[in-house]
Amino acid sequence: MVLISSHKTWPFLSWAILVAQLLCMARADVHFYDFILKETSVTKLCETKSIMTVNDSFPGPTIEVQKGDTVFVNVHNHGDYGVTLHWHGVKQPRNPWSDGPEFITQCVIGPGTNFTYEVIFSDEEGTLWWHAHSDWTRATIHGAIVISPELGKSYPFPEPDDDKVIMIAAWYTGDLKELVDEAMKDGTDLPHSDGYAINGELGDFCTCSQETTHHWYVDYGKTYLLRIVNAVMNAELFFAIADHNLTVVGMDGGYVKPIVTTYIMISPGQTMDVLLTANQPLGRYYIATRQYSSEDAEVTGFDHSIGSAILQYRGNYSLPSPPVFPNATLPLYLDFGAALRFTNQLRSLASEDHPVDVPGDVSTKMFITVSMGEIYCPNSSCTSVSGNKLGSSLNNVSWVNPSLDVLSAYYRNLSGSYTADFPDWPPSMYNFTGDDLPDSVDMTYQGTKVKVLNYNETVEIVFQGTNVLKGSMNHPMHLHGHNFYVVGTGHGNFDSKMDPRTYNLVDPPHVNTFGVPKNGWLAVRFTANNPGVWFWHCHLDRHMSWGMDTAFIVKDGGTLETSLRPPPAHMPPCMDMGSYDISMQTSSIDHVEMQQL
Ligand SMILES: *[C@@H]1O[C@H](CO)[C@@H](O)[C@H](O)[C@H]1NC(C)=O
Ligand SMILES: *[C@@H]1O[C@H](CO)[C@@H](O)[C@H](O)[C@H]1NC(C)=O
Ligand SMILES: *[C@@H]1O[C@H](CO)[C@@H](O)[C@H](O)[C@H]1NC(C)=O
Ligand SMILES: *[C@@H]1O[C@H](CO)[C@@H](O)[C@H](O)[C@H]1NC(C)=O
Ligand SMILES: *[C@@H]1O[C@H](CO)[C@@H](O)[C@H](O)[C@H]1NC(C)=O
Ligand SMILES: *[C@@H]1O[C@H](CO)[C@@H](O)[C@H](O)[C@H]1NC(C)=O
Ligand SMILES: *[C@@H]1O[C@H](CO)[C@@H](O)[C@H](O)[C@H]1NC(C)=O
Ligand SMILES: *[C@@H]1O[C@H](CO)[C@@H](O)[C@H](O)[C@H]1NC(C)=O
Ligand SMILES: *[C@@H]1O[C@H](CO)[C@@H](O)[C@H](O)[C@H]1NC(C)=O
Ligand SMILES: *[C@@H]1O[C@H](CO)[C@@H](O)[C@H](O)[C@H]1NC(C)=O
Ligand SMILES: [Cu+2]
Repeated sequence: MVLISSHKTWPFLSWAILVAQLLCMARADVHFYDFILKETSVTKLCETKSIMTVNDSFPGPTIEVQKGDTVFVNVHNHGDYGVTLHWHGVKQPRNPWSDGPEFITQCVIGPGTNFTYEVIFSDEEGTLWWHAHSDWTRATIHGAIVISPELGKSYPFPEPDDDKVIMIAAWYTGDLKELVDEAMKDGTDLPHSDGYAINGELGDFCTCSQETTHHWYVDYGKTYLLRIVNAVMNAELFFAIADHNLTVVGMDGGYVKPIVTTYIMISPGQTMDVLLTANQPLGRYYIATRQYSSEDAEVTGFDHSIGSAILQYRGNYSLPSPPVFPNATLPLYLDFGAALRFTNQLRSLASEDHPVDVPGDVSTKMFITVSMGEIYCPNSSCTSVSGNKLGSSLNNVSWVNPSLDVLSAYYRNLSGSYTADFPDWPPSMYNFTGDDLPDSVDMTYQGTKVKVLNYNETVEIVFQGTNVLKGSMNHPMHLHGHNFYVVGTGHGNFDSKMDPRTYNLVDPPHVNTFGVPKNGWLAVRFTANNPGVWFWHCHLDRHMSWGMDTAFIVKDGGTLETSLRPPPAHMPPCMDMGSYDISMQTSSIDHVEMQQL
């Protein structure tokens, strides 16, 4: 994909760039992209349908930058409904205005209108991605972000001969928006996908797909940097390439200690940078992926299809047929052990050039249950089995979207959008991972509760998975605006005396998305040093839609450099603004000072 990137600078940016140049001699570039959101007709699985895309492409265009650059993306909505875009894993220092989640930091970019995101890169290096962040539109609206080391710097591994982006997406037959809206109204299960696409193609094992299988041509002897993105909606994935080792060197826009493996397990939202050396006999080899299901073995309704592409050596040789399949190395759907063996190896690089900064002293501790549940429907009026709606929750609060985004309400000190009382602790203690839980834990409270943090607070969260409704499974939790260190994880109920002794404070992975294991716990730490409003949710969209979400408000730190920036001139408007009260004429934020930027 050819991308347009001009180097016009805006007045205040040229000032910032000058300062940056003087301070560290680094050159931060500014890039401009136009994204046209529009309906595009696509045929897959023998069915032609219309999907919303960016510039008619599925996956969408790749954004290419160097570390520390800034990108302006002008999004023109030529579609029929409103959408927002999110820059997944980009921390956007002081700039949640361009983070994107609907009802958290903005309202939708309506049809016929446009909005320009200012995407500010800081310490990210490697691969990230962008995707829509309203309803389930991200199914077809997403693309990769490639962040090269800054000029004059190199990778912490031998320079690869070439790069290759691998975007894995879920494909749904039918009208996904309609199906989701209907299921949400009725409180029933949400749609399951019908195939996994690698760079837009489902591959040889799906009907009507063999003609268009994605081919990746390689030269014998060369080493490639694969940039793998799990963009699927609701599934963790196993991924392998027949007869070839994978060396994982990066994850979520940072480096990890190299892991030589025959397969990876990647959660939705995660990205992995993987080296592959083309060292096998000339021929064709399947690149293959299938779902890793951490649900109960009795739950069989998931997408069992195999998504595939073909790695093909260049050269003059007769093709053996068919290509080799990674039969021995691609784990099976329910292989919990294989998933764990892989994720347990992940470590930050923690080198002199790429150090870690794990908070030692913790100032805010939270213990959060991550749970499936039910939401009460009066008189069993919902059409699900129980007569209630399916729900999911964090500390028994199932998130409800406000109609005015949390960020605007916070910035303007308006009440009625959210309350600042997200609990640090579950409302009651029970055997979270028990087999026979009382019915009293099934029901979930609905609310729009956020957690407020002071600037620089060092936060530890222990996520505790639960087996409510026998619904225990992995939950890949994703934080906006910060990466977090994964300091510990384990099976069963968290033991606050013993388990902290197992924490890795030396080289824990530093990521934006990581799974709370089925019937287990996950401990993470981060420093709240990015003022703003940051969404925090399970990256399985079914759980996100059911309410497994909340947001952090990180307050200003008292100086300009530690304060939220003012909003851009034209944020997309929200509906029914009339119901929000202006509590005070002025807010906590000193607008006069802020305007000086
Ligand atoms: C998308 O399409 C528009 C209109 O054709 C074009 O101006 C723009 O450069 C394209 N953007 C990308 C990222 O290709
Ligand atoms: C909409 O796009 C035009 C150029 O096409 C640009 O001048 C304007 O600033 C954009 N508006 C927003 C809110 O980004
Ligand atoms: C894969 O890695 C293992 C362990 O380092 C090594 O023994 C094996 O030869 C490698 N295989 C290939 C195909 O490179
Ligand atoms: C490919 O190999 C065949 C058989 O060795 C040979 O006849 C042919 O000329 C070669 N083609 C090219 C383009 O090198
Ligand atoms: C694994 O390989 C064997 C032998 O080639 C083949 O019969 C079998 O169908 C393969 N399994 C898969 C999942 O492709
Ligand atoms: C529930 O049923 C009761 C008794 O039949 C009725 O009075 C009430 O209006 C119903 N509530 C709703 C919300 O339908
Ligand atoms: C909690 O439930 C698990 C699984 O049923 C069981 O093994 C364990 O003994 C229970 N713990 C307590 C304290 O009851
Ligand atoms: C969660 O809240 C609901 C509704 O208030 C309540 O019925 C339920 O008992 C609570 N669950 C727990 C585990 O406290
Ligand atoms: C935040 O923490 C950093 C690192 O400890 C420190 O240098 C800085 O002064 C702190 N800033 C504020 C506003 O507390
Ligand atoms: C926001 O408004 C409330 C209600 O009037 C007031 O109590 C509070 O002090 C205000 N907060 C800030 C930070 O200005
Ligand atoms: Cu989840």
